[in-house]
Amino acid sequence: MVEDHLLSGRNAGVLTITLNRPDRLNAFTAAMTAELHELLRDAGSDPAVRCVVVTGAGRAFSAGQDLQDRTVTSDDDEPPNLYESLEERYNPIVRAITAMSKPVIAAVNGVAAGAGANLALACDLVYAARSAKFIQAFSKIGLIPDSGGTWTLPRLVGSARAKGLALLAEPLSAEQAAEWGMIWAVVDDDELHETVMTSAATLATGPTLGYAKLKELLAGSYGRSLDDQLDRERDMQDLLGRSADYREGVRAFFDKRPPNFTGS
Ligand code: T3D
Repeated sequence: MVEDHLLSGRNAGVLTITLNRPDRLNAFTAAMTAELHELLRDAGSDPAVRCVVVTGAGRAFSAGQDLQDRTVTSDDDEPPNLYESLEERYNPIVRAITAMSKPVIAAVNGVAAGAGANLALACDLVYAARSAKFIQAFSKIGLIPDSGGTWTLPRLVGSARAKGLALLAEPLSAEQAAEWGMIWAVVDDDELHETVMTSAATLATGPTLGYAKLKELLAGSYGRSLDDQLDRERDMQDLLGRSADYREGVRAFFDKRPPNFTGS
C-alpha cells in the first residue's frame, strides 16, 4: 500500500499533500508518483480546493527518484526505461502543477534533490526552511535536470547560475536560493508550517479565477512578444472585469471591509 507514503488532508479550501517516506528522504517510488499525480489532478478539478500545499515528512522535502528502484549496478542489467519514467510519471506531475487553475505552494522543509528539487520549483510559491538545501543531483549520476529543471532554472536564476547548479550539483542553501530569486522566501525552520499555512489560507480565500488567469498569462509569456502579451492582458482583464470577485473586490474597497471572494 502506498497510501501512507503520501498523506493528504483538506482544511478550509487548502489541500495539504505530505510526501511521507522519511527513512528514504521521501524518494519517489512509481506508486508515489502515480498517487501524487492523481491527487493533484483531483485537486485541479475539485472546486472546494482553492490552494494546494506540498511538503515532506521528516528531515527532507524529497531526494527525487528512489535509486533503489533502479537496478543498474551490473553491466548485465537492462537499462531502466527512463523515457517511460519521465513521460508517465514525472512530466504529468509538473504539468498538473503548472496547469492547475489554483495556486500550488511548496513548503520545502529540508533537502530537495533531483526531481524533488524541480517539482518544488515547479510550484507557484516556494517557501523553504532555513536549513533546507536544493541540489540538482542529476549530474552526479550522469543525468540531466528533469521535471522541468532545464526550463525552470534558467528562467528563475539565469543561464549562468542554472549551468553552475546543474554542472556542479552542489547544494544551494535556502538563503542563497532566496537571494537569487529561485524561491519566494526562506523562513526559520520552526516557522515554516505557520508561514505557509497563513499564505495558503490567504490564497484559498482569494480571487481563484484571477489567480488561474494570472498563472496562464505568466506561463505563456516566455514565448510571446510584448505586443501579444498586451493583447492577452486586455482579453483576460475584460473577462475578469465581468467576474463576481471583481465586483465584490471593488464593493469591499468602498465598504472598507475585507472582500468575500468566491473564486468565480
Ligand atoms: O530514474 C528515473 O526515473 C529518472 C528520473 C530521475 C529523477 C531524479 O530525481 S534523479 C536524482 C535522484 N536523486 C539523487 O541522486 C539524490 C540521492 N541522494 C543524495 O544525494 C543524498 O541522499 C542527499 C543529498 C539527498 C541527502 O544526503 P544526506 O547525507 O543528508 O542523507 P543520506 O545519508 O545520503 O540519505 C539518508 C538515507 O536515504 C540513506 O539510506 P541509509 O543509508 O540510511 O539506508 C540513503 O541511501 C537514502 N536515500 C537518499 N536519497 C535516496 C535514498 N534512497 C533511495 N533513493 C534516493 N534518491
